[in-house]
Amino acid sequence: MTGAGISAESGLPTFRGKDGLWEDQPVQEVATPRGFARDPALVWRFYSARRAAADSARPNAAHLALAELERSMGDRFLLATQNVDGLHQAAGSERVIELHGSLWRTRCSRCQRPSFEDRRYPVAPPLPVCDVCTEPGVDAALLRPAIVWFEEMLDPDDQGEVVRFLRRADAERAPLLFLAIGTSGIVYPAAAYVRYAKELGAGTWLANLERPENDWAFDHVVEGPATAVVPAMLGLAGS
Ligand code: BV8
Repeated sequence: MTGAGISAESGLPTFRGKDGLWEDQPVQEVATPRGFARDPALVWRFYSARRAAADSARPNAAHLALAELERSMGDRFLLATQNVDGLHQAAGSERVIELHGSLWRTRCSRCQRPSFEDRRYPVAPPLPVCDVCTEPGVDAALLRPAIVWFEEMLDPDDQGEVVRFLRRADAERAPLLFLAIGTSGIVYPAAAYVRYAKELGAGTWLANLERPENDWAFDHVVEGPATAVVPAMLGLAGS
């Protein structure tokens, strides 16, 4: 389970640290449906700025170490991320579940069309509208980032895949290890998976710059920057 901290050393700001994203952009204005309804141009400026930042960011040693581990473990490894920056995939990870969506995908704010890859940076009106559900003379439906905002449900298929993976290890009596990297453990339901893994007998590890809110859920907390801690931890795991 990864959070914004794994991408910090790729130059992408976290949410709640110093000069975090939520400092100058109150979350309810840019990461909630009501915020989008109130000022869609502001929300598009916020996400377009993050697309631009993520576009010039590169995966770091921690992302690469996870991709390496997946290559050696195959389907015994699963990566659930709260991040939307796409750096895990850029590092070569394939078994990735983007619990909170992706910066690089856009969807309609009204119809159920599937999200689509979108590398544009809309920042000012006219904001992009849906060409599937907008009929001539009918009010156009705005497109929106395919991101899970606060008070929106996570994709049940994504959540089901995480739970099935954890249960499979339990059913196979395989040793289960839950590793969280660079997350403050504040946002649910992502922050709850460690407890479920623990109930299934998993060893629980956290690699984080400093101790987070939910550190009690972890058997082991390794403090330090992800690019130093994660390769060392996974290197040991591989030996
Ligand atoms: C839902 C959008 C049902 C994408 C995000 C009260 C109690 C419990 C739950 C709730 C509650 N009130 C409301 C809720 C539900 C709410 C929630 O959990 N709120 C929290 C704030 C209490 N959850 C939701 O709304 C979810 N949906 O529950 O639906 C519902 C329906 C109606 C009403 C209520 C509920 C939806 C959650 C998804 C929200 N979307 N973002 C985007 O814009 O990116 S969440 C946002 O936070 C990001 O996705 C981010 O990934 C996520 C978690 O943050 P972190 O990744 O952990 O980042 P953070 O900055 O916090 O921490 C970084 C860590 O890294 C730090 O610890 C730092 O020390 C460390 N670090 C820094 N540098 C490094 C490092 N570590 C290592 N190396 C470094 N170099």
